[in-house]
Formats: sequence, C-alpha cells, structure tokens
Amino acid sequence: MSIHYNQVGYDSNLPKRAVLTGQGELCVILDANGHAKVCAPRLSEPAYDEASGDTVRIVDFSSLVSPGRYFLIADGEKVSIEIKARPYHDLNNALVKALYYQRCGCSLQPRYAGEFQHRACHLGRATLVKADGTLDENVLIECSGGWHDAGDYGRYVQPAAVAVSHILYAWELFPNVFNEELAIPESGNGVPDILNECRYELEWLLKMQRADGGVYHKVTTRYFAPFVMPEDDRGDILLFDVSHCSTACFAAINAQAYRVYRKYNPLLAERLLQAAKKAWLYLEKHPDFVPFRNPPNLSSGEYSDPNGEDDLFWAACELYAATNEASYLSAIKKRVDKVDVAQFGWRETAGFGALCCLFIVKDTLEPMFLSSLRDRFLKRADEIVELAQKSGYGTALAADNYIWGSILPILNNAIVMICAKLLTHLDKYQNAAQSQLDYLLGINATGYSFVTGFGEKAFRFPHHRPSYADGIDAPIPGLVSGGPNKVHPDAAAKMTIPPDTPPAKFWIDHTPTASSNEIAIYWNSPAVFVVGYFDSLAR
Ligand code: G3I
Ligand code: 9MR
Ligand code: ZN
Repeated sequence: MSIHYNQVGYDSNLPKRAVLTGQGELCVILDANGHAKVCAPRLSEPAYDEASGDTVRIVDFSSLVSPGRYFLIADGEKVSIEIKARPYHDLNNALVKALYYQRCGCSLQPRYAGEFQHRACHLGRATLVKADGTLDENVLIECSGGWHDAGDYGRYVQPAAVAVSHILYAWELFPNVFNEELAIPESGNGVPDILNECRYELEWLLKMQRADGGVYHKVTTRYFAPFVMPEDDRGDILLFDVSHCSTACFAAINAQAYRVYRKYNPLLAERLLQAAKKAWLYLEKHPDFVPFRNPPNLSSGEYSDPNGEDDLFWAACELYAATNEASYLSAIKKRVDKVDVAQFGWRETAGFGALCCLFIVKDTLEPMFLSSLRDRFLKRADEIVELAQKSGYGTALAADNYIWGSILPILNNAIVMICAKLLTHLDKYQNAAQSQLDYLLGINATGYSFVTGFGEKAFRFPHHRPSYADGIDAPIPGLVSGGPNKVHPDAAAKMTIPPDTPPAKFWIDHTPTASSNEIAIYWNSPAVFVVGYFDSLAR
C-alpha cells in the first residue's frame, strides 16, 4: 500500500495531508463520483524516513475545504477520503467509552455494553504479598472496582493515576467537547460522563490507600491470566506492597480530582483531598526512596519506576493548586529543576505538574518562576517539533525509540505541542501535533489506524483478553494499540515479524503480540487529550 491517509477524516478548516511511498504519479483528487478532478494536490520532494526505511512524498490538499467524500489517487492506487466539519467527535466519545469496557468488579450490562456485555469479575478480597513472595493473611482488603489496566486484568496505581490525569486535563482545557452522554450506568445524573467514568477509577484508587496514607502498588493475580473473559479469571487476588511512586501519583491525582469534582460533588471532592494530603504526609514521614520490584515468582506487570522526584513534583503542584499552602510551593521549587517538564507517562509524570503551574495556578506564581518554567516547556516543545520535522511521516519519535507502547511518547509529544500552541498561539506547534493525530489514524508506516473500529484499515486483533474471548468477531471499539516496538519484542513478535523489519514497521495486527499490539488505559487517555483538542477546534 502506498497511500497513507487519515482514515477517520479531515477537518475542513485544518491542513490536510497524506503520505505516499510511491513516486506520486498521476496524483489527483476526484469527487465522490470519481469523475471530476476537484484539486491537484501539492506533492513534496521525496524524503528518506529513517524509522521506516521508506522514501516518502507528502501530498498536501489543504486547499480542499468542502465537506464530502473524495478519492485520492496516486501511483495507480485509490483511497476514499472524507472531509468533515467535525471529524473527531465520535472518535473522542469512543476513546472515553472504551474505559467503560475496561471496568472491573461490576457486570457490563447489555444496555450500556451491547454485545460486549459480561458478568462481574475480580470481586474477591485481595491478600497482601510480602517482599519475599509469601502471603500475609493478616492483610485482606476489599479493593474491587477500577479499570483493567490493559489487555491483562491487573489494576496498577501509577498507570491509573496517569490515565485519569490525561483525561481530567483534557476536560479542564477543552470542556466543551465532552458534553455528550456515553451510555454508561451513571449517564443522566447531572455530571458529565467523562467525569462519571473517571470517578469509577478514582473510587477504586481510594480503596488502595492504607490507613497510614501509603498506597499499595497494584492488585493482580499471581500471573497474567489466560485469554479468558474477566469473570473466568479465577486466580487468587493479590495486593502488592505500598510503593513510593504509587503514593506520590495517588496524592497528585486525588488533588487534581478534588479541583475538578468540587463543583459537582463537594463531599467526594473533600474525600479526594483528604486522601491526597494523607498520602503526602506519608511520603514526608518516609522520604527514603525504594523502587517497587515484583516479589520472586510473581509476574504481573511490574511498573517499576527508578525515580520519585517527578511524581513528588506533580503531587506538590496539584496540592498547591488545591490548598494554596506555602509548604507545597517550596516542595515544587525544590524539584522543578530536576525534572523533565514534558513527560506524561506512567514512569515520568512531571508534565502534569507543569500543566498545573502553566494553566491552573499561573496567577498565584511568581513571574520569574513562571516564565522560566514556560521557557523550559517551550524549549522541549521546539525539540519535539524538530524531531517531527526530521521524520518523513511527521512522527515525533526518533528511529531508535520505538519501544513498548511507542504510541505513548508519540501522543505525549503531541500533548506538549498542543500545550505550547495554547501558550503561544503559534501554528507550528499545532501543525506538528496534528501529524501525531494523523499517525494514530493511519499516517504511519504500517498504514493501519491504531484505534479499533475507526478507519478503513483499523487494527482488529488487539492483545486484549475480552476482545479475544467474547466470541464476537469485532474487537471492542475505541481501543488504542501500543504500536510498533522493535526495542523489546516478545516471543510472539519475534516469531512473526522478520528481524530486519525497520522500527516503525515492527508491528503486526496479531493477538499474541503483547509487545506491539496490546491496548492500555494510558494509551487511550493521551489520545483523549489529543483528539479532544482537535475536536475542540471544529467549527
Ligand atoms: O528501565 C529500562 C532502561 O534503563 C533502559 O535503558 C531501557 C532500554 O530500552 O528499558 C527500560 O525499561 C523498559 C520499561 O518499559 C520502561 O520504559 C523495559 O525494558 C520495557 O520492557 C518496559 O515495557 C513495559 C512493559 O509493560 C513490559 O514491562 C511498558 O513500558 C509498559 O507499558 C508495559 O505495561 C504492561 C504491564 O506490564 C501489564 N499490563 C499491560 C501493560 C501494557 O502492555
Ligand atoms: O498477556 C500479557 C500482557 O498483558 C502483558 O502486558 C505482558 C507483559 O510482559 O505479558 C503478557 O503475558 C505474556 C507473558 O509475559 C509471557 N508468556 C506469554 C504471555 C501472553 O502473551
Ligand atoms: Zn476484573
């Protein structure tokens, strides 16, 4: 396939491009009947794309603005493209609704889940595992609820906190696009469904806090479950020790959620804030940093994080925003120079703290502090724009950085550029961010749309247990693939993808390959931010 295009559609008012791997011979755009030539697209000079090994040409048809279906033809190939007034709205809703399908500890009713209904899962109490891998039967807690993390059925605190934060920041910065009901059990209760859905995760997170404020790292079975429905995963439910980073991320997300939910539910908001403060106090009492490690012979996701300063920075920012207390401000200042302010991942989280300073509490910060943070943030954004410009496909990822979940750094970088655009109003940031949206929706070297159910050639075989085990052909819709991963291929990827495959193509739409085709809540959530932003531009 030679034409790589945005399979979900193009916004009438935004720049429009496709990428060709052929010569671009006889490149035209025809009307829906395939007769009249509606525009002669502009073709760029060929450029070599290191990550894919492709030589590519960019087709620019930004001048085409009338909504409708068209055919893009080049090199003897023909694809159907669509220009719309509001192309990303349904996608945006589906990305949030996908989290409903990840709910644990409740049944998914046909009314909300349709054919993807299933019975309640993982309801048992969780027993604490000690560092040596033996069980501590004295600690048995009720911690049902929350979202399954990914294609597996584990529930992990840091990924959860980060996923909710991407979504709550999307809500805080572009509230107008999240106003529709999503057909979830809480719909119609007077609270926007995006917040109803996040509350499901937040209520579980609250259960993960110990009485002294520390927060357990995760709750999972001993090993990853076989490919069965969640209610058929009957392994013992285990709770893993309190960890430093989980406690800090918990403090951060609860303080942010306090701010967001205050208006809708003051009692919930107060619980969230108290929990956040308690977690912070715990960290003050236990300042020694120890990264979490899986106990021996237990193999669910480790999510080991070697550094807690970024998470403490984030927590301090959100707590400062919630309370305006000077002690949190000094905790921010103590760390701000040590963290990468452009990171929004499960491991590095300082970007959320930066957003809190730059957008939420900017008026209460000293101008010097604020302008230096802003400069650092914009410098990172400029580096990312440059990275995207080096790529033939416009992708903001270096060729050697196609890691496990490469969609995360790509969407992470889109978030940075979107925020830079909000800060400066410069189009260069938005245009480069749009190339990452295009990447997600088909302008990538694989030619697939990385969202299930969205796009002519959307991926269909996620490493996702329910999508496999439910007996329905189609995968659950609105799920985001981790994307190409040449750095850490698993056995299934090694068996099915030739070793000399370039990084940006090191992906296969094949259920067994966890290392490249799994889905995860924290891959959907940055997509909610990015797609939400572009949806907010629609007129
Ligand atoms: O820490 C090292 C670093 O020192 C080294 O330089 C670098 C080399 O590339 O690797 C770093 O560690 C990597 C780590 O991610 C942090 O980026 C690991 O090798 C890499 O295997 C690891 O991938 C993680 C993967 O789990 C395997 O543990 C992904 O980030 C993470 O998203 C993924 O998460 C899984 C959960 O475990 C279970 N649930 C599903 C979820 C999604 O696949
Ligand atoms: O299915 C598991 C997936 O959800 C995890 O993200 C991944 C993390 O390493 O592991 C997968 O489980 C595999 C296990 O690690 C090794 N044996 C094969 C399992 C299924 O692919
Ligand atoms: Zn479950």
